[in-house]
Amino acid sequence: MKFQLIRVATIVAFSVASLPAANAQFAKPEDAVKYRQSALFVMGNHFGRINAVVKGDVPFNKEEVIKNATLVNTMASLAWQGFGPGTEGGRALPNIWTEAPKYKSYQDKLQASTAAMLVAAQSGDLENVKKAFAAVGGNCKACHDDFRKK
Ligand code: ASC
Repeated sequence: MKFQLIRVATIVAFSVASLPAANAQFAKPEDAVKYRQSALFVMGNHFGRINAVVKGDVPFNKEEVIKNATLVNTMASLAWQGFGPGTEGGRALPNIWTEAPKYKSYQDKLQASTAAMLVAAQSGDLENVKKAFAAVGGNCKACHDDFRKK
């Protein structure tokens, strides 16, 4: 009986330890902050490269825009992993955690628009890219207005 209990307790302990805890990917909360800031920095950088094309500062090169739009789309899918419970800090406002469903809806909108920007880039039509770019920018801004420290 005693051994049986110890066995059960051991199994439970190992099972709990192997659960995908919210922050299992990060050794400490600062690492999550670094992760999300890095993903968002890379996203902003590649979005900025598309901006230069949209403004006419850089000639439209379909393959380059596809590469940049792919990276923006990828970063838009990664960044949110860095906002797990207990990772308050940086420029993140506390309502990211207290209004989680609203925050999630902003993430989803951003991701839908970055996916659409990639499709627009693949169309090879600069006018499509311009429209899709503006939609992404609007979603960046909406989230910054509501969830980022000024
Ligand atoms: C960028 C960038 C952002 C967004 C945002 C859009 O290029 O770095 O954070 O666009 O300014 O409003």
